[in-house]
Amino acid sequence: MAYYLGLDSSTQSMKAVVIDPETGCVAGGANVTFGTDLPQYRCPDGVLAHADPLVKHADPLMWLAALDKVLERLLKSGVDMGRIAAVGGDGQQHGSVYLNSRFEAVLASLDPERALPDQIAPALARPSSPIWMDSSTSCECRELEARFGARLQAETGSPAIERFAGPQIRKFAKAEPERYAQTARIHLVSSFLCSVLIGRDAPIDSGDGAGMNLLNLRTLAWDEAIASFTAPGLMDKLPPVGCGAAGGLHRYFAKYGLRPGIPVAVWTGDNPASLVGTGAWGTGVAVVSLGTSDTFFAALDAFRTDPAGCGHVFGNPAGGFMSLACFKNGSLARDRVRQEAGVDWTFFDRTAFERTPPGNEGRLALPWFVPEITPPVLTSGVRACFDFAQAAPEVRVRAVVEAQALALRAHAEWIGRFDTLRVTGGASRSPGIRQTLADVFQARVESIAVADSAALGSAMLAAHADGVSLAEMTAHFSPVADVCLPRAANAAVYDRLLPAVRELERLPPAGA
Ligand code: XUL
Repeated sequence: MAYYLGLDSSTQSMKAVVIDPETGCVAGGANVTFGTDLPQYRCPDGVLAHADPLVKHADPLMWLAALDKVLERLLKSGVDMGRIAAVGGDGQQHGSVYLNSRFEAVLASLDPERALPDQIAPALARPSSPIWMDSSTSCECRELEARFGARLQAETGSPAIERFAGPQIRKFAKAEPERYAQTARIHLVSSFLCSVLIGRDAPIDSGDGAGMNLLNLRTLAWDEAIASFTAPGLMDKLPPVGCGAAGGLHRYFAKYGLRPGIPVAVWTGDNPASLVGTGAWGTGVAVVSLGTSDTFFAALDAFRTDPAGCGHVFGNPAGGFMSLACFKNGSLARDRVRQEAGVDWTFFDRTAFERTPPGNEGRLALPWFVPEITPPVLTSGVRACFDFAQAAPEVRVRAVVEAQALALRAHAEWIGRFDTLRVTGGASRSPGIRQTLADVFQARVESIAVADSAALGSAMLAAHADGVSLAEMTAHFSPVADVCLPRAANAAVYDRLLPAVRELERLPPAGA
C-alpha cells in the first residue's frame, strides 16, 4: 500500500521521513546536516558568517544540494521509493529566496544528469537568503508600523517583526534596488523547495505565509496596500496563496526512484508542520518545541492576537489558525551554558536538579547570547539577578532552565491555559527540563515517540492531501511515549517567580 514522504528543511539540516499509514509505522528516513555534510556552503550552523551580528543569511543552493542528498540517502537506505504516493514538506519559517525571470524555464527543464544547485544557480536574483535568525530590519519595521499602526497585527497576525519576510524584502529593495528589479519571484524556503519538486512556481500556504507581514489573515490573500508599501511591484513578485496539492512531482526526481507525477502537497512552515506531527492540530494541547529556537504553539479556537505584540498567528494546516511564540535562545544557548559551566549533559539534564531546590532560591538567568525575539531585545548578553558567572554549575543550570520555562509561561498567557503540554525537539529528552515545565505550568507534560515532528507532520499532510484522515494518522504516529506530572507543592514557588522573570527581561545584560 501507499507510503508518504515528508521533508523538513530546517535551520541546520534537511530530514526525510517516510510513513506507512496502513501499518502506522515509519518506513524509513534520512538526514543531511548542513555543517558536516555540505561544508562547501560555509554555513556550519546553517548560517553564513557576517561581520554584522544582526545579519543572518544562508546559501539557498545549500538547501538544493541537501534535497538531492537526502533523497539519494533515502534511496540508498533501501526504502521502496516506488511505493511513495505523495510528498509533503516544510521549511524553516520566514527565510526568503529571490529568483529572476529564468526561474520557471530552469525548473521546467531540470536535467536528471546534473545536480540541482548548478541548474538553479543562474535563476537566483540574490545569492543569499535572509533567514529567521536575522534581526537587521528594525528600521523597516518602524517604517511599516508608522504607516500601518495596529492594522498590521490585526490583519496579518503579527506586528512588524525583524525576521519576517516583508521587512526583509523592504530592506533588500532599498539597499539593492538593481537586484530587486531583477527579482521576478520571491519565495519562502518552503515554497521555493516545493517549486523545485513540481518544476514550476508553487503557492505559499497560510501557515508559512503568515510569517511575512504581508498576508491578510482575514481574507487569506496578500494585502495589496501593505505589499505595495513594503516594496515597489511586490504584488507581482509573490506567488499565489494556496493549500492542498501544489502539482505533480517533476520527472527529475525519478532518479531517486520516485514516481513522476505523484502529488506534492503545498509546503508549510516547520512550526505549522510540527503542530500536525505532534497531534496538536486540534485545540486543547499546547506544544513546546525545544530546538535551535524554542517555540510554544497551539491551535487557536478563533483568530486573536497577542496584546503584548510578541506572539504570532499563523494558518493551521489542518484548518483555522495557530498561535506561536518563538524564543531565539534555545538549544544553542543551553549548550553554551553547559559548556561554560564545564559539565556534561547528564549533569545538565539530571544532576543539577538533584542538587538544587525548585525555585533555585530566587536565582534566575536568561541566556540571551544572541538578540532575543520574545521579548524583542537586540542587545545580547545574559540577564541574571545574581552573579551568574561565579555561581556553581548546578545553580547556573537550574537558573537558566527555570527562567526559560517561566518566560514561556509568561508569553503564552494570551494563548490560553493548558492542562497538557506536548514537548518535542532534542532538549525534550531532558528529565530536568520536562519536570521544570510540568511544575512551572502545573500541566501534564507528554513526550511523543517521534524525533522529527515537522518532517512527520509534512508526511501526514502529504497523506492528507491524498485522502487519508489526519485523526487516524495522529492516533498511529504521535503516541505519547512518556508523561511527567506536575508537583502541586511547587505551584506557589513558580507563581511567585513569574513577576521576577518579567523583571529580568527588562534588565540590561550582566556586566553592561
Ligand atoms: C518561528 C521561527 C522559528 C523558525 C525556526 O517564527 O522564527 O521557529 O521557524 O525554524
